[in-house]
Amino acid sequence: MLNIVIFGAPGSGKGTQSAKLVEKYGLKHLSTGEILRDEIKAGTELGRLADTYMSRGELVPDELVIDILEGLIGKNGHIKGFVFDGFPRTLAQGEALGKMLQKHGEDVHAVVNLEVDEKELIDRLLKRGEISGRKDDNRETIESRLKVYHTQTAPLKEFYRARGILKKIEGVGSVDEIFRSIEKEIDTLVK
Ligand code: B4P
Repeated sequence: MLNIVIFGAPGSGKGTQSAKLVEKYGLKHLSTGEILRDEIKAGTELGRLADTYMSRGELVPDELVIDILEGLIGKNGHIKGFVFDGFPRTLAQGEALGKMLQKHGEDVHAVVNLEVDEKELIDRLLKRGEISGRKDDNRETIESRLKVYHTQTAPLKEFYRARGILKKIEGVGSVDEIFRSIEKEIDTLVK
């Protein structure tokens, strides 16, 4: 299997580049943000709880997200691999992901780290907020999401760098240009 984590700050293009990875390498996309938004839309108990965190730009508690992922990884039989989008977001989630995959004799093979400067991140998310009306794409929540990213999520870079699988990608430019840099890294793994 080929298991890729797509990593970066809010607005770095994780969702956009995940779609391209899924298309090119035939992988299964698991976006915790999308899964949680679907739960909110469906009005489930999990969705109601997740909404209280997401609308403030905070992370949903680790146990909840880890449980969801564990269920989904277990359910997928013969697939080529996963693109994990927006997961892991804390060191505890990073450790849990490693263990979950190891149970199935698998591992994370690459962590694609999309680097985008803060001003560009804020511009992208404000623009999306205007178009899609996504509730957490307003200035106050974006600022809180970025703070959370720096304190809770960014330490995962060192976690994966130490394992030799962190791939730094310049995340500013056209979507296709950025994907070409990602492809270069992934193709060396596939060969
Ligand atoms: P997510 O849905 O993962 O949202 P995000 O990190 O804010 O990034 P998003 O996916 O929206 O943006 P992307 O980088 O694709 O999470 C939302 C919330 O759910 C979190 O804040 C948290 O509360 C909760 N949550 C999710 N996962 C969790 C977890 N594991 N643990 C705990 N809580 C969790 O950026 C895309 C934007 O940039 C788009 O508008 C796109 O059009 C634009 N864009 C992309 N590429 C571009 C380019 N090259 N140039 C210009 N614009 C570009």
